[in-house]
Amino acid sequence: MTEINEKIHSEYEWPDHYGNPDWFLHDRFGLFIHWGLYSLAARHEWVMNREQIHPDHYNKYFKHFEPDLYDPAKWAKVAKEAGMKYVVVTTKHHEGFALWDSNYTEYKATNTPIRKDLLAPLVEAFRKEGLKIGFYHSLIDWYHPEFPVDCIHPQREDEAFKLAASGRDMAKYREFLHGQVRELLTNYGKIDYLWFDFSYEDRGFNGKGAKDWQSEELEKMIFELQPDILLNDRLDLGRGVTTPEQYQPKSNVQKNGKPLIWEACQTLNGSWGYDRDNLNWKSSELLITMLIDTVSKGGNLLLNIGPNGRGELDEKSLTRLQEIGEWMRLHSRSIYGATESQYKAPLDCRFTQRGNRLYLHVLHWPFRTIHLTGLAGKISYAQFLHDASEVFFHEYEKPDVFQHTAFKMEPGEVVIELPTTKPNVV
Ligand code: JFZ
Repeated sequence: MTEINEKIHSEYEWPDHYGNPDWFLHDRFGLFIHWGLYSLAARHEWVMNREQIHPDHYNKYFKHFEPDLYDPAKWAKVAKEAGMKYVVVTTKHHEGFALWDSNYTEYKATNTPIRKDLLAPLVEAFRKEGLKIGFYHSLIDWYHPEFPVDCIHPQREDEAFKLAASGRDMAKYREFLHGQVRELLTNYGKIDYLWFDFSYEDRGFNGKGAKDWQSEELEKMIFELQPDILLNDRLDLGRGVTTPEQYQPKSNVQKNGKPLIWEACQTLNGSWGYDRDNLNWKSSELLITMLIDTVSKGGNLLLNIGPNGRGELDEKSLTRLQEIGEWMRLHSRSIYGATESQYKAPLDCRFTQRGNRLYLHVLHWPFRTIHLTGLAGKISYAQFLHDASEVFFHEYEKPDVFQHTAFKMEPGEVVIELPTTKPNVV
């Protein structure tokens, strides 16, 4: 183990044989991309399951997939300007369609009207902008003829289909799964992060887990091909980056009394794939709050976009990423390399901390003062981050010393004096 690795292992719950997550802990903010045939259905990436669409019918999306406006350099620029430091792209989602030119299937981008490997230019474009590269890969496959029908399979209720599918052989599917992962980790240079999705053995009748995927073996192969790669926790081995999904944990995520390395994944509107008629868009302000909240609990945020079937980002996504970018331009010092603070933040606030710099994020603007406990004597200077303007603070001295009533405080407290209205920031 390197010195850094020793530090990681003493501080975090992280397996010895896993790569060094230093970059991940520093970078804090990544872009998730869900892009596949479901972008043409434009009504959620689980459409095949939700509407019980037979593979033969789902095939219409394969026949019409032609993202003529696809320009990954544009996506990479948007991500970079939003302050994101890594990308995780769906190489294959549950529908089974491969974005790359896989030798293991005909169900791939090169056989659609666009006739191109869509993954290679994406990897190149994001690397060029200096972002780290992550691959999402679905363990589940609703297209592969050997993937056994189970509790979430689109045709699970269809007796005729079940009968036809009765001879399915998990070993054959596994060979395909391991083979595709090998391709992805061999043909696209250094891959920084592999994001498997997902295991569901405990979710009721007939799910799938580590035994089905042969996760131990898969993991071994992965580290042989990419020794420094990070892995998420969905191989059902109880290790890797913890990935709570579409909720914010109450506090830092812990195991055995040590913090876990964790990453919240969040959507812009509740759908991962492009969803044309969606009405649940989160505001930029809420998305920024989610980023702050995550880092204040020692986690990363992987924020998703669902490009459309022509390969473009819709205006709602673009506006949000741009507004986050403007906030990051002024406030990223409180995000990169920052983590949970030992101090407890006051009501409607979050702390992030980087070394001995403490960042107070005021989520709801109060009237003139904020009381901080336990910080008396510990602050040497205070300023706003967005414009470096000085902020006055008052410390408790002696109970008999005259105190302005607005700044009445307890021993150990510090009172921050704020302008009456919030300064003009995003
Ligand atoms: C999965 C996918 O099914 C979904 O389409 C999307 O790609 C998302 C990022 O991941 O959904 C999950 C997986 C795991 C849980 C919940 C949703 N889980 O463990 O609670």
